[in-house]
Amino acid sequence: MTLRFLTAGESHGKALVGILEGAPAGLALSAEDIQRDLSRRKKGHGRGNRQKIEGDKVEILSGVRRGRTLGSPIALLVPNQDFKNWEGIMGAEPSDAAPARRVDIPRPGHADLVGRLKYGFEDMRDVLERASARETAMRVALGAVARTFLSACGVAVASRVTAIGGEVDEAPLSVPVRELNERVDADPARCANPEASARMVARVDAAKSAGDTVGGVFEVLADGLPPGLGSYAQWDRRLEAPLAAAMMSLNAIKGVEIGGGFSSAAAPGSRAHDAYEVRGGRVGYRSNRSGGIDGGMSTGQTLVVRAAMKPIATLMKPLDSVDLRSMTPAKAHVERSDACAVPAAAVIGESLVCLVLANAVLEKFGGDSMGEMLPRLRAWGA
Ligand code: EPS
Repeated sequence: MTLRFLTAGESHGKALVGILEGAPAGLALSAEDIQRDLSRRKKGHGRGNRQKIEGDKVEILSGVRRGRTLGSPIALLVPNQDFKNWEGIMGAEPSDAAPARRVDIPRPGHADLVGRLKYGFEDMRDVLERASARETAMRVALGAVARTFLSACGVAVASRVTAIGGEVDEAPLSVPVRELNERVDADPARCANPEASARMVARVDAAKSAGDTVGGVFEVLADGLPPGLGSYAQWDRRLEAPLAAAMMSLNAIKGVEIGGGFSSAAAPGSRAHDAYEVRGGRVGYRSNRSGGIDGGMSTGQTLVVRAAMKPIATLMKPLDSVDLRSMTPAKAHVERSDACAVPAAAVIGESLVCLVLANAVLEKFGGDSMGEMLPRLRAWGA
């Protein structure tokens, strides 16, 4: 892999940290480029109070000098504002005192129970602090660097929510990908259709009043991709593979599809593929059922990736569980959380797609600097 990254940090720990390795030298990059996406992740109807507490202010620690990348690892820091209220519980210093806010009753559907078993913990806070989706703030920050790189390559990545809690936006997308984020970022559900958005918002409100949570589906699109990213030559080079892996690595994601996805399983072949035609001396596609990927390679059409998010496992009206100290029935642990995070997940999905696509562009066009890579990319597109 050309572009690699790691994140560190607990939800109520001191900070989130990320390192991105393999970004070429000479890319214009500022903290503002990263801040924009971090702010987009905080929005969406159904988010809890934490988003008001956290400024999600990013600091670039290394790899950038005077607004240009150096080709060296880019290290990012996002401090957790809430840490000041958690220092005694989450600080790294040794302590003999029993920790406050110990978690003994696992939430069904969360990492609590299996994580405790796997790592041999007693207090399940040791699990939930890292299993929390707070970590995705750093993935969005790293993804913003990848997005900046892709923009310089003429690639735009955007997203929209197509379903929340069973309320579906059936309308086909009528906004160009390059204008989509501007349109949906202002919408509380990040939905492109105001009528469907109103239904989604009402669904979130109903779930919240009932102490419940809702999941949904979002779609990430990428426009301007050169054809030929990825390869059919080896299983892990097929472009669908890293895309699906990245989406499935996002907290609460239980399904991924590309293009026609699951619905293409029911369609006959005559309606599942994209017929060719000659257009201006070139071969054109009559449709985009493939979602922009054929044979593990980008076709040059719009990439369409969808992901299904299950409802968040922390319920204010908790499910039945077991108190692991007494092994008696108990209601699951309740922790401050969101009633719905699908709009935020869409932004995170964009960031993950950006990281995968930036890697694929770098693998195909290579080079240590933008000056070395961009002419190759342009020559390919000509
Ligand atoms: C957060 C995601 C959710 C929030 C979290 C902030 O994480 P989790 O996966 O643990 O439910 O609940 O906020 C808190 C932990 C809190 O104290 O409010 C995020 O995306 O920033």
